[in-house]
Amino acid sequence: MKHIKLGVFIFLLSVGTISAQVPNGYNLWLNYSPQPNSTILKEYQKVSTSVYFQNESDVLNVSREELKRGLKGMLGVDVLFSDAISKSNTLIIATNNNLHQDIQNTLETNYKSIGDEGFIIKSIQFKGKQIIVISANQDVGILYGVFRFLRLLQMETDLSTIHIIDSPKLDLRMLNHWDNLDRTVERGYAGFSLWNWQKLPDFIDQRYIDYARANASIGINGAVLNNVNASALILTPMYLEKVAALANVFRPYGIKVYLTARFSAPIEIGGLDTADPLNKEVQNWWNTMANNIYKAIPDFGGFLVKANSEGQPGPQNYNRTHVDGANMLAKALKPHNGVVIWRSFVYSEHDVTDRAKQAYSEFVPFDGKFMDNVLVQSKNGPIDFQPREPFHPMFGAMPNTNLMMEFQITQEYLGFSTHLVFLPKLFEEVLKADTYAEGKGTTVAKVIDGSITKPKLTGIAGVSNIGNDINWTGHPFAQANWYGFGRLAWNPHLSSETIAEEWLRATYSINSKFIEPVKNMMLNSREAVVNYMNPLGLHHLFDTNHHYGPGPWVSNLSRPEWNPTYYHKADENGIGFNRSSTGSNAVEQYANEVAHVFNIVETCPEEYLLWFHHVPWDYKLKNGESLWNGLALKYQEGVNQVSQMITTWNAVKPYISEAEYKEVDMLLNIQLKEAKWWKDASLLYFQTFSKQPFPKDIEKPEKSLEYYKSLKFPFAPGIRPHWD
Ligand code: GCV
Repeated sequence: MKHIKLGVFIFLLSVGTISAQVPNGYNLWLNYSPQPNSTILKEYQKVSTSVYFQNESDVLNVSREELKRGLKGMLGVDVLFSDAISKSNTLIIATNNNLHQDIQNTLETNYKSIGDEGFIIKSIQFKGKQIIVISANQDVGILYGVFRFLRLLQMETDLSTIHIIDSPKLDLRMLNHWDNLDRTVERGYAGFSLWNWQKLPDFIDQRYIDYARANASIGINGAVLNNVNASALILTPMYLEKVAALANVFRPYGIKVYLTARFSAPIEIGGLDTADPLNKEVQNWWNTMANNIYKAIPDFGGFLVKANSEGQPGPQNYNRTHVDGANMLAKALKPHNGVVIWRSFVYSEHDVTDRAKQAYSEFVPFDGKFMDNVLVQSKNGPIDFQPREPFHPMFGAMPNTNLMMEFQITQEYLGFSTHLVFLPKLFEEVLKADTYAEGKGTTVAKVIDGSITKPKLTGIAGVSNIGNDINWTGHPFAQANWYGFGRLAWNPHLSSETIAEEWLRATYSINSKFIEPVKNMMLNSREAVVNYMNPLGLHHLFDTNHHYGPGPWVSNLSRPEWNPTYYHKADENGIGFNRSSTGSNAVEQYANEVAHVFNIVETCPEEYLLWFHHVPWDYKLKNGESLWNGLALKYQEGVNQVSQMITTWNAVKPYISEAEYKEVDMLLNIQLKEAKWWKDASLLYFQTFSKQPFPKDIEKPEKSLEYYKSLKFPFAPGIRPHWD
């Protein structure tokens, strides 16, 4: 504060009513904090002296309001809007058909290349002076352009020569809410569902609007409102009226609503005695359902379906296929331009080979058979959103299908909303993975953005981490995961480092003494959680049902593939799941180049070692340690990394408020406690097989294995509580 000039200081005071309050995180990355540098401030103020903002639709209205809010917050200016484009304008914001031909000529933009959602931001000479133009083909492009412009100010970008042409790389950029109608959220750790079904449609919570603003700011354009473990009731008239009310709120922000469709809905709410997709009555029922939905919500996005997965009904109940089921729904939605998103997350207790192989085995033979308004949505890895998984072999293996990505933003397997884990690092690792499907360089990002196979539709979904906690996501740093997902949905080729930097600047502080160490902390946080939970390719070692804490010993669940012992297969000889050609041969689902590397224990990257191989305890790792020692040291490394995060956070205390400091400090200390719990419980258990002492750098376990095994959490969040 002491270096700030007087004028700026007065400005800070004048706009300081928001920033003077205890920060509660509600504003997310849309804080629009005052610009403290007086030179930059003056520059920016000059640009916003006189603004022409085309203003004739709901989308443009909300964009204009956002611009006003942002400029007021950051620059302290009440924007002067002019009614027509004039010489005095310093900023012109309009779609191309509303721009004078001479401005269009000066922009020299190929509007075709930016599509419906893209935009241009360019500094040009107009009537003898330098001005900035934000333009697009459609109103929604203006919306995204305005949010980008505000981000440029948050990033302190030099605007004098600015020239940005950008458009999203994927068509569908969606949040999947696993929200139930009773407002519990499956795998939700940030309170209850945002959607207050009881008060809808008449009561519109300000949160719905702020949710839409936040999503629009990062380009998310679709929201599935309800859980994939669906209740058919959402499709009844009473609920559709409520859904329509939310759709009305989201529309100006470029967001479409989607619903999950329970496959057996024709029976449950339609009075039919079958849901067989080849039955005429069933087909008619879905056609009528689609017609009714579109009457209420003309821009309804479509259905997301979890079928024949974890007990959910589906076409296989009638000896039909995924294609039969998906195409039946797709036909019903087609006349309305709706889509069906059909999940590939399937596995069966009757398939004794290997759960990791099943989605591929069930879906890849159907490549090319789905209608063109069907997208098959596949999780990033072949098991289930683990701290680390190799990429799903379906990516690259279905070139004739609209294949979309599903990431999990909520931290079901990564410490709930207590652990600081920056997920864009995980997302980036998956997106950059080379499938070799069409030769070297066929990254997962290129598969899903359609740049290689040119599918009709492309998309990406993130399972939301949002609830009604005041800061939306529970952990303040979990906001960065929502933000980062959105940024990667817009452009899956972005780097996680860029995203971390953007988010920190917009959310906390623009001081590089704060940003640099905290950015590093974020970037290392994902590896830390892998180390203290599931190092060297271990996976699914979580305690039953709630997935809170370790349960590697669990072996008594009814379905074999629900037991952690199924995944680690520890015995006196070693540990790991043999998925090589001498085992389940899951490796063969990858392109040859990838399969070959994973298949051989010496070439398999060590981060996937125990995913693909059962390895003897005395196997020598690349660093010369035995597997047992190396595994133990990895667990310890994870714990040490969390201690380091605490040290980093303490060091940046001077740059943030006491409340901001304290909140994260408390959470990091819980994370440390839980990291130690993971290390101690896992190592004590695996030691019963390795029968070897801990290497000398391992901190002594705090409790006994029996103690860790005895822990029970019937009221852990994210599940409907019950006593076992
Ligand atoms: C919505 C995992 C989770 C379930 C989730 C399922 C899915 O199994 O534990 O809660 O169900 O994935 O993605 O359908």
